Amino acid sequence: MRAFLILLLVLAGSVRAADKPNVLFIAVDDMNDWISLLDPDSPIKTPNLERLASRGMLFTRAYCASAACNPSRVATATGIRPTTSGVYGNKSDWRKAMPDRMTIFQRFRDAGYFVTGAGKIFHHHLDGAFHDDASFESFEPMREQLYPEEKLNRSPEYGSPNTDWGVWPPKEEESIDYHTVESAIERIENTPDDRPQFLACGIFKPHSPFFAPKAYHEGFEEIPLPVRKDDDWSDLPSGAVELMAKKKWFWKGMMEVEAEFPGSYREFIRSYAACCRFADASIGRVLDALDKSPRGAETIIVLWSDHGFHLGEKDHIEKFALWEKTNHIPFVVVAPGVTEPESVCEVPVDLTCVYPTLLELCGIEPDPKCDGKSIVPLLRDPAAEWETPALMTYGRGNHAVRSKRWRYIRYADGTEELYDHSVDPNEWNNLAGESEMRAVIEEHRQWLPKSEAKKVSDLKK
Ligand SMILES: [Ca+2]
Ligand SMILES: [Ca+2]
Repeated sequence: MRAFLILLLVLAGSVRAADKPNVLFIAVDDMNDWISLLDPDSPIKTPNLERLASRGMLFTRAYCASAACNPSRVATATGIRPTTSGVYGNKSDWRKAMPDRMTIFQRFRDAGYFVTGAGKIFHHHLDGAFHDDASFESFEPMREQLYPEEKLNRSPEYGSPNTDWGVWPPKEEESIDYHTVESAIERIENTPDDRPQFLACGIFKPHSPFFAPKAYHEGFEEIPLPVRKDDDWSDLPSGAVELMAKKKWFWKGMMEVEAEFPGSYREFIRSYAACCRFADASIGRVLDALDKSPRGAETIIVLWSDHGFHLGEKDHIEKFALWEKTNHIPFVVVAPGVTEPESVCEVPVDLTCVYPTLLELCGIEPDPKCDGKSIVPLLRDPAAEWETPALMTYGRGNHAVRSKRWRYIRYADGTEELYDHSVDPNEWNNLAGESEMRAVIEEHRQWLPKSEAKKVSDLKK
């Protein structure tokens, strides 16, 4: 009798679990906003991202929590900001900082989901040392970083072929993302019947080195160069100059290469574009598999890039900045029954919202310690009242607050930048020194973190 009752309870539990929607969580690496999803005039067409957005809600002003892989991914997966955790850098030992914090993946495991994944979810540091075994029941790691045998281009050096670009590998099947997508498709095709599935799929492109198979490079011969202003740095405050001068090696190196071999910079831009197109096609393959699966139409889908990327705007190539180009990201949420197809939300949000939002959408107990706020009210009504702006942190003491109109930045030395996006989308004119801007600055300052955790130590070999 007791065994029968237990069996009944187990069956009842599994039925309830199977009633929950599946989740597809797609992370993209270093994809900025120069894609047709966010900029219809862009030569970089992303039809698959647009196909995804047409099923749910596109956020036109979404931002990372921190413009580097590790702090961004950790903030997204834990709902905890760098200023609370101390995870500010790409080497910061995030599990040491938060040994007991349940990731979003653990929360779903705890709620009865089969949590599985493939590719780059946590930052790829020390051959996957940042991967979190406790987060996944099964996981296919991203394939080892591969390069062509010889450097293909005259890319600026920093001790590895990591800044190189071009056509490679000869066969798409040899790429990291092809392998990741194959693994994700297999997981979609083998979704368990008795439990809902949470699948995390981490696409590695357009991350450096900027290689994509040949087909993705075609049609970019005349691609325009990013827009910049020659004396753009003249109005930067000391905090920005101090932080960003250290990050200028890629831009400087590229300009030296360009002076000696004209056309190299455009080749690099073409390759970044090709990598974005390749990422879009990879995501398309995942969506095709989902569309063929029995529960595809009811699946909740979240797609995000861990941060953006400067391609020379503001004399910067890289992430690691608090400016728009490096923080503005593609972010789409499809929540069947909650989001309207083809809906658009213009409210600024940052990725700390992902954790509480997924919990709420799937009826899992909320977490009061979360730094982020659930955006389910926006998913229901993109015009809902929303006071909280997006907040970004890069390194201890440096933050940006993004409201609908303004980007306000404050650096560790107290110096500031303010840009009016209604007239200055390129962030060329720093208005922070103008007396009539004091009220705008005060209004944004109130959203800066009230306390800042000490930086956790780096994970070393
Ligand atoms: Ca990244
Ligand atoms: Ca300027």
